[in-house]
Amino acid sequence: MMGVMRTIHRTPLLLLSLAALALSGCNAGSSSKPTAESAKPFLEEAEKKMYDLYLESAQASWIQSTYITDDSEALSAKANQRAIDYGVSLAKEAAKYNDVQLPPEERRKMDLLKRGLTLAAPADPKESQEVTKLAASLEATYGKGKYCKTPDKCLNIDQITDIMKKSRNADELLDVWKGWHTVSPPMKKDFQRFVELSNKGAKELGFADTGAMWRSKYDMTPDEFTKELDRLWGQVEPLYKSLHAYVRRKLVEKYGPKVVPPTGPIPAHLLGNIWAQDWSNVYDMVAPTGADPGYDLTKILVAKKTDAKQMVKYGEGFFTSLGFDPLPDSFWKRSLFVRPKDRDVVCHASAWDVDNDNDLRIKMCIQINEEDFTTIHHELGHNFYQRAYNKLPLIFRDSANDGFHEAIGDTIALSITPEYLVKLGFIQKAPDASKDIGLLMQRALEKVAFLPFGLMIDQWRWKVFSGEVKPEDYNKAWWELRQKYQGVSAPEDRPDAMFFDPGAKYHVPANVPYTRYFLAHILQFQFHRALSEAAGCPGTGATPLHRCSIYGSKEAGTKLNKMLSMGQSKPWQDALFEITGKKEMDATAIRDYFAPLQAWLDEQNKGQQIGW
Ligand code: X8Z
Ligand code: ZN
Repeated sequence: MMGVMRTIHRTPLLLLSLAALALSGCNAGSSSKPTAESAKPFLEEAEKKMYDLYLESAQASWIQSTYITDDSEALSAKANQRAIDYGVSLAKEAAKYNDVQLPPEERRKMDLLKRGLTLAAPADPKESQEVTKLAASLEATYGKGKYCKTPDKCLNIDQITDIMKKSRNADELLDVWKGWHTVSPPMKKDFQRFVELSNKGAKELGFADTGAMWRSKYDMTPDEFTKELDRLWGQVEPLYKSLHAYVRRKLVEKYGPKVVPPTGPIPAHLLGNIWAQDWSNVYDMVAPTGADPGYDLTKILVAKKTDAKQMVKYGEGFFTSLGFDPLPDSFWKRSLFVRPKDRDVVCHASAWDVDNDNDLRIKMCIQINEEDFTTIHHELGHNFYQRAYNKLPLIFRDSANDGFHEAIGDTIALSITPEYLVKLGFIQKAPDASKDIGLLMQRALEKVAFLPFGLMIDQWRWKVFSGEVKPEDYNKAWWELRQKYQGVSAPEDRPDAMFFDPGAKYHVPANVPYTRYFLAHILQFQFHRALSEAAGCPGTGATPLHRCSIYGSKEAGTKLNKMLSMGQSKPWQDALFEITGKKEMDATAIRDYFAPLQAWLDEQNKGQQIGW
């Protein structure tokens, strides 16, 4: 989502994917030769039209996502097409200013217009219509997805998530895993065509393919960005492999060596999550003896009879404690917190800024548990970011890079410490330091386990967009990458002729870039370290980083708000500097945070094989 062309954070913020919002028809591309004088009126008109087109597209997308029908899908596809076509025309016009000398703010706006789209529709109106229809329909197919054991016994994604969380029966887990992966084979043909058409649009804008367009958004060359990712992954890979080896050993103890190969990849259905991207739910099987913190946030929330709205209120309360204003009334009226019983909705959580100003909303099918308590903070991070930059010119209303948008709410959620839960009255006393390994293990299962997943999705998609991976090998390449990065394997043979497993992950049919989440998992620890210092609990000495909560710290809030309110008006390196005093993404923060766990894992893993 880039600035204007931003997405609607429709998907999880994400959105924009489709919506690149563009406004339509514009005459953004007038035929006269671009000059330094024509830049300003061009940008002013662009921002005005984009505002209207974005609004229409976001409203239509909201209805499509919260009321899936053929009609809402068709109307949303149309509105998105108008926005995207306009965005494409702006990108083309902005490129004509490449050699025109402009003041820095105008230069940046032009650059953002050129690189802002997530989906570039081809200029041919038929093809533009086709690609936006495909986008809407792929997302709706995901939203409607269910595993039906018999025609009248169906499981939706919430129910599947719950079984993956709680069941310890390998046969049942396998059944549900396979069941959910039946939603995606019907998407394959459409996805393939979508790739062709979106590549065509990207090429018309001068990019090699859609993946190259996505990599162009980081204030460095696409090749430099790829190298940055390798560097960051290299910094965290040893920590991931230590966790993997330890968890694998515990799973072998639980399920036996016939189900879990003691030196091989871990079968994907046994890690407590349908995508094996977050392993928190297997904590009970891997808990360090004697170091369990002794409370269960899910049980506490249920015992207090917390409802969905109260869950969100807790999240809002954290932000207001930092000095942010409460959310507007319209947020509480217009958000969707609970899965409606009578219709299909896209339940994947997302945060919206429908009018690019103050019409903030979340869309989420909240369950009363710890995971959703955390996800609420994630979503609200998007909303508070959106509001912080809403005074900037429209083109600057987005995060410094997309990883920043994904990192803010997670940064706040790192402050959900035992000490914070005492302040909320959830527990009476925080566990002592002897329980730290248990606390760190819980966090690592969520954050460290995610890292290779966050990276591999787009490693796959970039190869798909570039043509290196052909449609007949989509599934094969998917599982090769899952094995390479995650050390996770398909629980059974998954030939391409029958399966399209990437489509069972929301962001693939919804066309949401995924590298942002990998970046966010690095950045949030940098932010947490810097804000903890501002809040006065330094990572050395009495308060280790994982025990530091910035709750109530106006100093931390002020620092955070300063960065948020920059939007994308400056390169992300400048925004990062504002908060951390550094201009580089840096995984030493996450490594420092988990250093005591790394030492403990090294001890546990002595004599064991690491890797797969
Ligand atoms: O999609 C999301 C958010 C919305 S932006 C709920 N996340 C990724 C996922 O669920 O796969 C957050 C973590 C990774
Ligand atoms: Zn998000």
